[in-house]
Amino acid sequence: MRDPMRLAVVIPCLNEARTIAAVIAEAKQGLLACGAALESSEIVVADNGSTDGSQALASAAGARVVAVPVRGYGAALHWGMAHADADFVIFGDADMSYDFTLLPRFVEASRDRTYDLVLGTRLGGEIQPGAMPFLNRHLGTPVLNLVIRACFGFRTTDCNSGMRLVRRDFYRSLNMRCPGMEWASELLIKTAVRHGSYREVPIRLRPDQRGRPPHMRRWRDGWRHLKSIAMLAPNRVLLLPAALLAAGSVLAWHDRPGLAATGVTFAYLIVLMGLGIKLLLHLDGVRPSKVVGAMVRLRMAETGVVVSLALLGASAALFAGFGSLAWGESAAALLAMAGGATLLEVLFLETVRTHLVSDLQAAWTDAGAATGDRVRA
Ligand SMILES: Nc1nc2c(ncn2[C@@H]2O[C@H](COP(=O)(O)OP(=O)(O)O)[C@@H](O)[C@H]2O)c(=O)[nH]1
Ligand SMILES: [Mg+2]
Repeated sequence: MRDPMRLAVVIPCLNEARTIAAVIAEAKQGLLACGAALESSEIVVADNGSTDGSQALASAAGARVVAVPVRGYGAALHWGMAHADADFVIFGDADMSYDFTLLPRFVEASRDRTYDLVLGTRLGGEIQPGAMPFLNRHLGTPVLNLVIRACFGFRTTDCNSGMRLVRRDFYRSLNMRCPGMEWASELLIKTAVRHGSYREVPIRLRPDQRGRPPHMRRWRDGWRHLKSIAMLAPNRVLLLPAALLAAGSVLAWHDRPGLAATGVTFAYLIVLMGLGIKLLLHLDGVRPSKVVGAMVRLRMAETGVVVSLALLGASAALFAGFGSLAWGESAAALLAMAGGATLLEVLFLETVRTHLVSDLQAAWTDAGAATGDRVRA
């Protein structure tokens, strides 16, 4: 890592008057322990509209307070990162649960090599008695760890950890979207998808000191994590199962034709939906895909219409030839369904493509820059 390393501590805060000053004091201690090279570091408190005076307490304790206009843990950190004047950001909660005197571990880990993300692992470190609910520790987090590994081939021991070091430019490139707690999963997954460099350091989790229940709600937030993971993995969550379903249905065709036809139909719908999601992720720059890139270049809409007309034509021909036979009727119906679904998909994808990206978008930015130049001249 470059020396001196410009580091900021970002602390998300929503009504933490009881602990915020102590957390900032501990963060200062941690920064000092990191050595003189860090003298240019700052502490940013990203406040989400606290109504208990946390902001004034944070300023008095020496932090810079950023007022975050969007609700949510992820939004708070996102704003904090955007406003931090630093190359690297370490973040952790405002409730004394994370031990900021361990900051040197993160900096040490990055001594010889710059990492995009260094995660403080509680499950691979120390969890003090009463610091983490039993279900979160033994069910929620391990299951989400496994899901992330299955979907992205990415190994983490603590996907929900709230203490991490991030390279700010890398973070900025990730196009983050989730404002809530699921931001934590999104950050890990996008690091995996972008092949960001990653490592973990053990940390200590303490019981929080705020004397009231956490903002986090186990089932709601767990579900949101799961959703954000699934949405970013269309290949493994949709396309792979669709291929297996289609193969199974074809094998079962002879003995269970009705079931098999339904299976193939459903597999085709899953593929169409998977392609739609892949297109969105491609256009958003999250998961650039060669297949989707080719689809867009190859006049997706026109190709789609030709394919669907071909399917509908084949269906009509089959019906005319073999419609009197049971299998002929089923096969013709199946082809007609596929043709219709393809047409609907084309309409949907074209709408998404046209409204999400347009060459016209840059005009006002360019004009703004140009008028700005004129004013200055
Ligand atoms: N959940 C939540 N936390 C926020 C928000 N804004 C800031 N935070 C801070 O984010 C940190 C994590 O929240 P916490 O309730 O401790 O979640 P937990 O550690 O997962 O139980 C705390 O420091 C909160 O004060 C918000 O809108 N929602
Ligand atoms: Mg907490």
